[in-house]
Amino acid sequence: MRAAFRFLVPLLVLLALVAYAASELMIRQAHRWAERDLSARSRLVLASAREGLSGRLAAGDRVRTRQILDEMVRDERLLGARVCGPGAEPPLRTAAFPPELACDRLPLRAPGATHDAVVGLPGGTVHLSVLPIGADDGEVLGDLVLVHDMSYLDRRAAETRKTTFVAFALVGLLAAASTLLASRFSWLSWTAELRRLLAAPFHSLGGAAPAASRTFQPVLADVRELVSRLASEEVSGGGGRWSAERLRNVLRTRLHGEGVVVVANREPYIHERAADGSVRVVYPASGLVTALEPVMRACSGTWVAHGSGSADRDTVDAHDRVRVPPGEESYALRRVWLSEQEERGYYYGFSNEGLWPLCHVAHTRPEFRAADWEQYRRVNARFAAVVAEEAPGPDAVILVQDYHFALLPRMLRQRLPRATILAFWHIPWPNAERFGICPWERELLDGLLGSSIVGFHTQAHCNNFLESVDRFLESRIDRERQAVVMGGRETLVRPYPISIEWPARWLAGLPSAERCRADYRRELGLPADALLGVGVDRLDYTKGIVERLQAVERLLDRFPEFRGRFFFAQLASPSRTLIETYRRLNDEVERVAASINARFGNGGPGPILLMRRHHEPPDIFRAYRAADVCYVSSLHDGMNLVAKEFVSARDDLRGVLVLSRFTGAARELAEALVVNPYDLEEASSALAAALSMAPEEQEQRMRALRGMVAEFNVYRWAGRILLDATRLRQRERLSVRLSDAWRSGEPGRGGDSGPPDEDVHR
Ligand code: ADQ
Repeated sequence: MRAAFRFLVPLLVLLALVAYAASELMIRQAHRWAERDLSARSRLVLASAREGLSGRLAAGDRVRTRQILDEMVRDERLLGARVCGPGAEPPLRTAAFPPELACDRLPLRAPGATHDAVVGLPGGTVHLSVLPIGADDGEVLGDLVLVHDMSYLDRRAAETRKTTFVAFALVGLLAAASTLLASRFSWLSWTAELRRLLAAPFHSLGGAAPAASRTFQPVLADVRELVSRLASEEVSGGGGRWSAERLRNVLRTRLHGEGVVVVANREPYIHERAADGSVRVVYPASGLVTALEPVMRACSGTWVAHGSGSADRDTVDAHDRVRVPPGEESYALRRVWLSEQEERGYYYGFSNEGLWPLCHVAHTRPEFRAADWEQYRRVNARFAAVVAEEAPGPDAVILVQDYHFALLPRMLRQRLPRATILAFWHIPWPNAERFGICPWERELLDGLLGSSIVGFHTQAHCNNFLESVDRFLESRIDRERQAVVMGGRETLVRPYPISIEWPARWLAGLPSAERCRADYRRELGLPADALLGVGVDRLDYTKGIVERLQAVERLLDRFPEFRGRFFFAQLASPSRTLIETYRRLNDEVERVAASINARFGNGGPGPILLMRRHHEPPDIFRAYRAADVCYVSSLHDGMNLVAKEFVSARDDLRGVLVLSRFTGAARELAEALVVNPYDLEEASSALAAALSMAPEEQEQRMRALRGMVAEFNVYRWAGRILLDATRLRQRERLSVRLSDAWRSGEPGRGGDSGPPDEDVHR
């Protein structure tokens, strides 16, 4: 409507201008005609009266001359007549002759010539004709001046203007009304067609989609994509924030209650035998477990993992299964036993000395050994057999986790052609050039492409993966859909930034943040008003622990006011200790911490509190709640869940997160102080800023961070993957139906003739 008005206003202005120009043209033309007409009339009047007039003038008969003039002006248009010249002295004139037109004020002219003019007088416009009166012998006796009234022309001009404007106004109104009606009508028909077309994705499963008009074809794909993206966020069972309940609803309504199978190297619960012979349950220090475990509790199903605990074998049933979590059993843990040789080759060797450094830009050289590769393949195959056993049916949904199982999707596809296989890569994917360092690059890519969807934390990792596929495999890459088509099968490549459960269950039993703050300082032997920083990691070179400690040292160097007041608690869980690089890192962290403590200890324990052991989650959450600042300094990290855990622990809205920009988390947590961990000046400045930040600013930042993590929690992560998977399944099933119909010669059943898109058929 507004657009219609935007069009109408200039149209009306244009019409008014045209009306004005047209009326002026008409008036001018009417004037010209009238002048010509009056000049001719004047000559006619003189011609008919010349004889009498010249005779009387020559005879000096003023009375008769005046009578002739009075007779002339009986014509209604002739306003007056007068004679000027030597024969009529003093001048003769009729009664109504305008006194302004005295003989001596007449326009100049050549003697004996006629002259016409239009003159404006106070009583109105008049037409003036000055005509010489000649005697029979050719002598000029004087001039006859005839004045015609032209005011009727002014009246006519006003009428012409009025009529033209009214006519154009009517035309304008008519045009406006028909434009509005036409735009209204086309709007209604556009929206009707758009509605019809938008409905297509939902009922097109049952029949052919309606044909889109040419006008709509370019936008339709965009609109459909938007609608389906929104639809993917909205699931039956409720919108709003994602929760365990909402995720369960997705499974119930979209996957018809089918449990999922998760395959990961690490198990969520490890049974360890203590020195006194008792068995205790350990929660591993693993981002993957932190994220996936709440999802499994919501979804149920089976988690297949390496049984690595010393009491694991003693706690499983005859099928190597145990129900977990202990005390609130909701899903099955299926353990796979690995020989020492397998573990060394597959886990320590190929996965953690090869792929881990290959995928992280942390300046550790990847080691690739053929013997490790052999074990990697072997263990992947062993897991494939176990997963196939655990799959609830041929259409199972299987979530393959991480770089330990790059070959598994293809192996599973061979065993379960109809399964929905979702591979998630928890660490970065390097660029193609770097990836090419791996001698088995083709096998790894091909293995992953057995999946229905391959997921990464960020779009950049997806792009790197597609670039690697492009470089090393014969395949077609559909950039628009972000999919790889190989051997007639399609794999979607999508970013799914992982997260944590919200609210964190570990908060439930903890005291208030204030209490944690006081208790924690007391337990560490620190003054009650000490400033405390915290770092929580597996002891891994990608986490930048050495750089973190050096940033603390730089802080104390540059800002002496923090000496003796600021302490940094580093909770570090020993990790992959069989690998030489990790052992060296352990030594280096110890050495750097000792050197800083020696410099700034002042005879006391020093500012670095290095706690190198495995911590139970409630302990870690207490540290988060007690800290003034949490510093995550990874040199490269797929996501980093410590940053998100810290945010989730701070329901008091206090504490500052200093976060490496080389983490996936930095893309989401913009209100953290984001730093380059290699730049010790920048990092130490950020630590100083964090320790001096006003409580109001802390609150503002923390509120925004908490909103972000709460909204983008791990249930949303899992929900989005599963919803994408269900849509893919629907598409595949439809594709199979159409394919069957086409092969059995019933093209009409599936819509158009011709085979369905083979690419999506699995
Ligand atoms: P990780 O490298 O394991 O994960 P991260 O995401 O930081 O890293 O998670 C670490 C987890 O271990 C956290 O839940 C933390 O609480 C816990 N943890 C750390 N130190 C501990 C300690 N001393 N004792 C006990 N627990 C400890 C990989 C990728 C990450 C990605 C995750 C999830 O490297 O980039 O975020 O997977 O995809």
